[in-house]
Amino acid sequence: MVNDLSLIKNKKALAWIKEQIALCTPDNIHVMDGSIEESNALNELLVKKGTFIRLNPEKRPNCFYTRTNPGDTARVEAATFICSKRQEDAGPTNNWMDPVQMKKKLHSLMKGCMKGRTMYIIPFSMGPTGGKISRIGIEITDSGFVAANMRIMTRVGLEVLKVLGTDGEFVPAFHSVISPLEPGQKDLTWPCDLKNRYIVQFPETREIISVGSGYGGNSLLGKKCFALRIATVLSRDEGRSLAEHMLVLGITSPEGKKHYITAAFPSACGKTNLAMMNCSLPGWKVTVVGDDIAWMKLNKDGRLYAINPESGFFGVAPGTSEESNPNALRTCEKDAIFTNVALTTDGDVWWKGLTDQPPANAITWKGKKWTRGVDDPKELFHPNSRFTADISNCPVVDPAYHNAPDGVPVDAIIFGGRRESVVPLVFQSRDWNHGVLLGSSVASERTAAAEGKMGELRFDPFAMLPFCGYNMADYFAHWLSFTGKTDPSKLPKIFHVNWFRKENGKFLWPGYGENSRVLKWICERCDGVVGAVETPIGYLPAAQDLDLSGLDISMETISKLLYVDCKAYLQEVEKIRKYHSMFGSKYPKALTVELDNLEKRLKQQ
Ligand code: GTP
Ligand code: SPV
Ligand code: MN
Repeated sequence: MVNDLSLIKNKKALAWIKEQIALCTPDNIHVMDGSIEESNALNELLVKKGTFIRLNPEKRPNCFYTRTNPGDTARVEAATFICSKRQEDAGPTNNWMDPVQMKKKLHSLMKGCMKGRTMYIIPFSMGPTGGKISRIGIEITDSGFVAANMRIMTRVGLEVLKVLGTDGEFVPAFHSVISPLEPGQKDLTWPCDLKNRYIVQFPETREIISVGSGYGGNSLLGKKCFALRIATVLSRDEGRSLAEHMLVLGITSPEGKKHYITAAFPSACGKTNLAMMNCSLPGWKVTVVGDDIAWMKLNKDGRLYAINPESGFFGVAPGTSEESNPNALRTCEKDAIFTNVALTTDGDVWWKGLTDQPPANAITWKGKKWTRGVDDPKELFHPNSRFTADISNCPVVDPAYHNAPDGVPVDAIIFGGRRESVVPLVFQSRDWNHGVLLGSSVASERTAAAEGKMGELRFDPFAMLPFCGYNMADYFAHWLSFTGKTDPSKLPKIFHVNWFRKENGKFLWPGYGENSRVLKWICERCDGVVGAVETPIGYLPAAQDLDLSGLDISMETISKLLYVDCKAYLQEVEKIRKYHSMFGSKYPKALTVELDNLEKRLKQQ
């Protein structure tokens, strides 16, 4: 155990940490060094406290199981705030409160909040430690669960402190479960304060304060809070960068030609699955750089390069199966943490998809005994149950994840959402600005990744609705500005996909590994070697442009998947206009032009 504050040489960091100690009055302080010994001791401690259950080491070595409080299972968008000085700078899509008011409120909750607990001080790097695009944060937390997860999801430890030096910049990220312990008081296995959950970003001072919740997206502050909400602001200010809710994958053709693709889909809409899929097309191979977040930057050569700032996957468990995503299953065979899945009687985990049938007996995510044939299988796991796994354990990790600290050159950017109707399987934008319109009008059916009603269609521009740290209209403008910053022909080509079109309640497209057929078309479009049909919404493949060899699908289904319903799209344009009208005078003129042109093309049909 390293409890020594003298490890912190950075003056600002030391001052900030001392302030938090004085305010929160923890019983112990632990500066994380990132070592294996530290990790083992922390996991052991969490087992002792009942937060972790060690899984059967013969089945899953060094793996742990945890159950959250049943009310703390997902991101809480209603309690997420962007506290810029002016409300206008947070924009109409974010909750806002005056930063001084908010800090007052938070400080009253934070006073004495770590009594009886250990304060973990976690120096972490987003991106390779010391890398040019990488950035450093320090998370303070009173949750051992958070400390254990952060160690997988980010690069943690002494190396980070070395890079930070005495005067380096870092993002201060404070987290507490707000559950102080009186002497002798028994701790809960999942402490939290459901009535006082606030996930707060201060974009001007680049600070994060998150209290009350222990759930991943609310508490692993390197992820959505830093790598998206704060990093969007940093990227805008830097001018040539983007911080996006995107996977990054490499795809290699049978001839050995490699492309890099990023893709933005809303939460629980298929990023992890696409990022590490096994291609059904013979000879094609996908390798993963990242599955959730991409930091991108224009390089001197005029091209956009992407890194994955994270070092682990915080993936959706249900639906992850040998058929859909064997590589994710291999990744969490060891050193993983499972949250809110079912626990089997032989000390392993279960969720829908893992095997055809649930086990005969199990314990549900709420800790209840469960019997097959008697109890409802839906009770076994939470729909937003997740695994935390080390990217280095993934069998298809792209070499660039380890070897390219400055990123990989991006050939194509894909947007997508969960749309049971209207939106075809795939289409290409006419140019960059039209692509920005596609991003700005992503809409998707709501999933269990955030608290709220599931299935409802909502706009989720760029899959960033819950993650943009400033006015979304200014964010659109920032995207549009890239054509003025480089030769536009060097920018990635932009596409839109939809794996989720349905008929009679059934998916029309088989998805998963079969999505390689769509990726192949995208690669060939980038190389200019395959055909497309010009339609009012963009370029679509004709049926013969898609490689459907060996796929058991009727031409009728394919034509449904590739059908552009101009009437329905005209209604879509109306909905987009209405949604975008909330941005008022900040709405970029270029997007109005794009929408007008789209409408004109649709009406000419
Ligand atoms: P976050 O981690 O929340 O950002 O989600 P994500 O975008 O990484 O989503 P993920 O890949 O974990 O997929 C979420 C759900 O969508 C899982 O239940 C998958 O089984 C399902 N899914 C993924 N790809 C496909 C697909 O191609 N077709 C269909 N029908 N379902 C898919
Ligand atoms: C998402 O909800 O988009 C996730 C999971 O990737 S969380 O880290 O909880 O945000
Ligand atoms: Mn995500």
